Amino acid sequence: MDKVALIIVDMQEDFCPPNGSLAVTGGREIVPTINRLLSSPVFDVKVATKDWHPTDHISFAANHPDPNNRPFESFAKIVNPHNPAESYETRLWPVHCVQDTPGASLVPELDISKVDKVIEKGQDKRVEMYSAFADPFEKPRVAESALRGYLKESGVGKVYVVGLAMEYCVKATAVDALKEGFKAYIIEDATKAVDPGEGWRDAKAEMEGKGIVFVDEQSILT
Ligand code: VGL
Ligand code: ZN
Repeated sequence: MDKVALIIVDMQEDFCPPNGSLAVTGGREIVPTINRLLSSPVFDVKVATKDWHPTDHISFAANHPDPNNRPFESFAKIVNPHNPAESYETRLWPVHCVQDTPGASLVPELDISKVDKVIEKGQDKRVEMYSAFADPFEKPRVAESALRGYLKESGVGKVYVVGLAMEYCVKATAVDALKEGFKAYIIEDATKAVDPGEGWRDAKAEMEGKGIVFVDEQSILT
């Protein structure tokens, strides 16, 4: 369990300017950094994830009946389909990363030839899945990706998480990595937040409070 993994979260057209429906400011600018990381011998295992939703996914504001729902602004209650007692409020989004659409494709500048495995997540229309490991429900869990099994089989003990978006899928993936027993790091110049101000600060404080370590490209590649 001494191998080191780089997990590149959701570097997809819909999360990047200029045309992404949920474009994160500066999202495309981190690709050169990620490509340099991909070329480094530091990482034994390199995984890219894709947000991969059906058109009727629960995270899309358009799929909620209230006509006043607005993407980015509205919240909705999501209930565990197996347990009505487990629920939480979640932010609603524009339609994004619909399976097999151009918006769901990885950005072409990403050096995919250096990626060992691409893992899709968010296919179950009933649950939001920010984490590349699993949905947020615990009693019971509803959906799990192939990520945990792949990392365990590969002998990974440490994961470095990069990509989009810092306070949503990157954070959830790093937090779940820690829960699964991996040491977890964020490479902070290889990620961008939907809200680079307060959103970034709160997410960083929360992650550091849990034991996730923030590093930068230079500290890894030198
Ligand atoms: C993400 C919002 C909705 C992300 C995915 O990749 O951070 N954010 N779906
Ligand atoms: Zn999504």
